Amino acid sequence: MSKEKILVIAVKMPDDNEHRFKSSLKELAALSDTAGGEVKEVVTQNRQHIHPAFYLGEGKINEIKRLVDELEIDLVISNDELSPGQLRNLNDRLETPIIDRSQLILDIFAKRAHTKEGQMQVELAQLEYMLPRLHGKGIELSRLGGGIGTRGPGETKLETDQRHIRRRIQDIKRRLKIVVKQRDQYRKRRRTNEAFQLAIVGYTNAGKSTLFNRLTESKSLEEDQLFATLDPLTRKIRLPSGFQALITDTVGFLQELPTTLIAAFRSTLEEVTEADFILHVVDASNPDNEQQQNTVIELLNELDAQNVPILTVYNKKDLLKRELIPMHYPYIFISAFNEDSLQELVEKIESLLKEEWDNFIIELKPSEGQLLNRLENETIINDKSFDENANRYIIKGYMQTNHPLQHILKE
Ligand SMILES: Nc1nc2c(ncn2[C@@H]2O[C@H](COP(=O)(O)OP(=O)(O)OP(=O)(O)O)[C@@H](O)[C@H]2O)c(=O)[nH]1
Ligand SMILES: [Mg+2]
Repeated sequence: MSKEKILVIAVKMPDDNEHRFKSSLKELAALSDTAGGEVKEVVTQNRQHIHPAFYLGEGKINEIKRLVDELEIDLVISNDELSPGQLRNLNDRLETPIIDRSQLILDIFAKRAHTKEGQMQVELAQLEYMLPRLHGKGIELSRLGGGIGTRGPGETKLETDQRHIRRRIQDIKRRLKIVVKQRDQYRKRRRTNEAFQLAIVGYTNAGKSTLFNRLTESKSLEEDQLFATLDPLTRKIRLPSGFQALITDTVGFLQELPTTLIAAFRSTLEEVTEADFILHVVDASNPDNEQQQNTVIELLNELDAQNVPILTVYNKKDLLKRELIPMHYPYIFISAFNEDSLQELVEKIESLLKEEWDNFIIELKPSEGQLLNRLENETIINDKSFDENANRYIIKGYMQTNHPLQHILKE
């Protein structure tokens, strides 16, 4: 399939810092690529204000129109979210399909969603985005032919009739409620099983899935593309002491995620707040890593996850050309490709848990094998010996403060 030829338009305002502006354009190009397009040209304009009717100045529109014809552009994408009016006016003037950054991201999510729940969440976000933009000539005219921005989840074409959209939104909301309830029950069950939960979060393309796969020997989609992972995936992991936990790979974060998307994915994202420990994976080799770290932290705060302990994992250290000063503590530098790095990481996680947890010594009779087994799986054991005279196992280790086995220590 040939790539859609894309022209990007972007307004730089006086208080946009030059570096951030450039990196947002770079990100838009990467997003375009992920969606199956190719950016042929970028037109930028410095302005005091966004033009209320046209986004950029009217003079600029003529220049863009010329370029669109000359380069045979299939699709124009604006770097910022456009109002319904701006979208309509630009479409009229350019006579070319136009979408904004939000639609582009929604389109990628639509392509990437695989579970029923993910698909419903994305479609809901898309429909909520479209609804106010459908008066008179709207998106449906802009993108009659299909392509980036018109796709719903699972390659279906998005509904464009207002009445149908309203009905569809109600329908999805109802079905999502049921799914969320089921997941809540599953979550509660996991809670009562007291499985310790680690969550991997981070900016898109940081290397979360790579790390997840190496740590669990599983196959979460890892790709040099944005939003390779949409649906959270959970596996068992065993730390060096034998301690067993669950670890979850999650959807990557991004600057300026469309608000309808955050709302729709809220229940998925909120799983992070239920975690006992967060691994915040950062692509240390990315020049924008500082901004990316801030974006992730802001989103975590928005989700009310600030009380969960976080280890910042500076990944891709093999690509690091100059020294990077960590923004957060505790932290570790690793390369997810490197075995030794992974070993250091799991050891670091254990040592941080030990700092937080209560240490214990307990004597067990040889007949208490089942209890010993539980301790081995659910706590971090430092030392285990057998006292022949007393005919007792002596176990030394660390246990989570609210662990159900705490009571046996007090006896
Ligand atoms: N050089 C190098 N590349 C890495 C390392 N870890 C991951 N990568 C590469 O970085 C790219 C992104 O990795 P993923 O694991 O898919 O990233 P992700 O954070 O899961 O991305 P999303 O799911 O899109 O949010 C892939 O091409 C990986 O091979 C590393 O330590 N060193
Ligand atoms: Mg991933």
